[in-house]
Amino acid sequence: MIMRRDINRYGFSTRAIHAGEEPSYDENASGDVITPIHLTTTYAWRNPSNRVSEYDYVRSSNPTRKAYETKLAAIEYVKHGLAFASGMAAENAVLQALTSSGDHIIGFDDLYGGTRRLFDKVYTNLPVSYIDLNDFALFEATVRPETKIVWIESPTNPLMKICDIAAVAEIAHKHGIIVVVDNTFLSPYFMKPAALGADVIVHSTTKYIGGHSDVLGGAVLTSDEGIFEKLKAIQNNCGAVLSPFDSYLNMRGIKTLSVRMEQHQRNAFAIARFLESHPRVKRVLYPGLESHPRHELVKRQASGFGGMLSFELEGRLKDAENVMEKLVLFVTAESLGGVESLIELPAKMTHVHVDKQTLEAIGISDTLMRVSAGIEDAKDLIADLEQALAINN
Ligand code: P1T
Repeated sequence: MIMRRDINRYGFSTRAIHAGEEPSYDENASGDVITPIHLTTTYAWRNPSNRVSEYDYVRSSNPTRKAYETKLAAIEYVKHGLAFASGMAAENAVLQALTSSGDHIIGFDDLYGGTRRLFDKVYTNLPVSYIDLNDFALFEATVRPETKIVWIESPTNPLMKICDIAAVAEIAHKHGIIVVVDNTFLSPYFMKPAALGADVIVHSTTKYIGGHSDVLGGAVLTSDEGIFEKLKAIQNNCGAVLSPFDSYLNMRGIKTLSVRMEQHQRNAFAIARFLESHPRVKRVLYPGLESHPRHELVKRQASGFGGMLSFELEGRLKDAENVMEKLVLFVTAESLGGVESLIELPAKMTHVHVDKQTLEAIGISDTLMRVSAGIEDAKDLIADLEQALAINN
């Protein structure tokens, strides 16, 4: 195949569309413009010393997944991408590849509930300290000789907490600690954690990358050759890989990521501003609002604020449940990042397995609702919220 494009010269949207998908002008090839879904599980050899192509078996690699992994790496501005069957499978691969029993992990104190469950219930041989990563003195004091990883979400799920990734990475690297950033919420369109010092980036591609709430997937990205080799071995040896069909769907999703993210953000802003002025709303957590305590920091380390926000209602659990039941357009459901708007109650849904005491300590109350702004018309979403929040209807 003649490679005619140097993808590194191009901007985000050009990469999203063209990276990994060079048409073949080879006379014997069909000249596909779009990467096909290669459904074969195995590949021919001319003889036992000579394969026809670089591929031998689908789990190790296949052309559709390879194109997708190349595209993902290009939009995260890193060298290598690895696709997994879910976000949790990607996180599991990071832990398997980069830790051994007794290693210590430091996690931001408001990570996705499933990530906490993986740390606390599965990797019981890895002690974890959950801390506020905005407190650098506390971070330094929490570091142990066996600290291996600092695990960051920014914004966190669901409290939308932000930390200074470059500052955390500087401290971490002084101690030889690997910096992992879960970039699911902002997506590579709005934040490039590698430029801020992240060694490893993970994604639940089930969210904005896929973008249509119809493909489960995860990814790990890195420019570190040693880390990549370890992760690639885990991907092949443990086998939680993304299928060719799902790789194709995610590749298709990435092509519209930039336009979708702009609209998700526009709608999140409209919803956040509406909620901020509503008398029944106690507080709105959206990094785009001037009232967000780390608004200026997000402006520095990201190019946007994303489509996720949370808000707390005055009252009790029942009041929050009533509002959610009255919503017509917003669907009450877990997950996020799809074209349709979703709402959920972390204390009863995504974070239900985090103990009550921890939830209270970090500020996830019974009336905290998390919104994934879709790409519908903002005025319709606001009207839906307005009628659901109206008292006595
Ligand atoms: O669901 P899965 O693709 O396995 O991804 C797990 C995951 C990892 N990281 C973050 C930040 C996530 O939000 C998730 C999944 N989150 C939800 C399902 C949710 O509703 O928050």
